[in-house]
Amino acid sequence: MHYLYSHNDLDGVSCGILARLAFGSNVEIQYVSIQRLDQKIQQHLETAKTTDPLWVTDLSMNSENEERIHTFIELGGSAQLIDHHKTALHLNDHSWAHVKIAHEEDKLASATSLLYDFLIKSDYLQRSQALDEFVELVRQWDTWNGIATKTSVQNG
Ligand SMILES: [Mn+2]
Repeated sequence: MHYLYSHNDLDGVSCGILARLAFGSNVEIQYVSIQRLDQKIQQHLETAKTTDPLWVTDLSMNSENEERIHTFIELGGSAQLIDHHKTALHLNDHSWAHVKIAHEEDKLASATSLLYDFLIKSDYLQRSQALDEFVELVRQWDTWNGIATKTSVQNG
């Protein structure tokens, strides 16, 4: 079983929709606020099985949970964090983190657009025109129409 913890806003919920399409009933999804995430991840990792991949989208995490994920992976588990917030960029030091503020061509990224690309590249999901459009609309909403301003990067 895959476990996904995602932000409880439109961008985060859309990550859940993509995960549901990719993994079907083989994923448990929880939408959480920024304030609750660290507690949720900690609780999850206390009892997590290494055969159950962990996904975190549209949210960052504290250093204790970075450490816990590190240990989980050392024990044979797998984890993937996908985020687009500037405040999470330092997590790119880890092989399990994929944090990107923008796609190419000055196009700001959302967690949904990053996850979409990631799932397609990993052969978990097939690209379709309907999904292209859905993901692009979420990206525009979450990044204030993709206009690169300081505010949109911080709030997205
Ligand atoms: Mn977002």
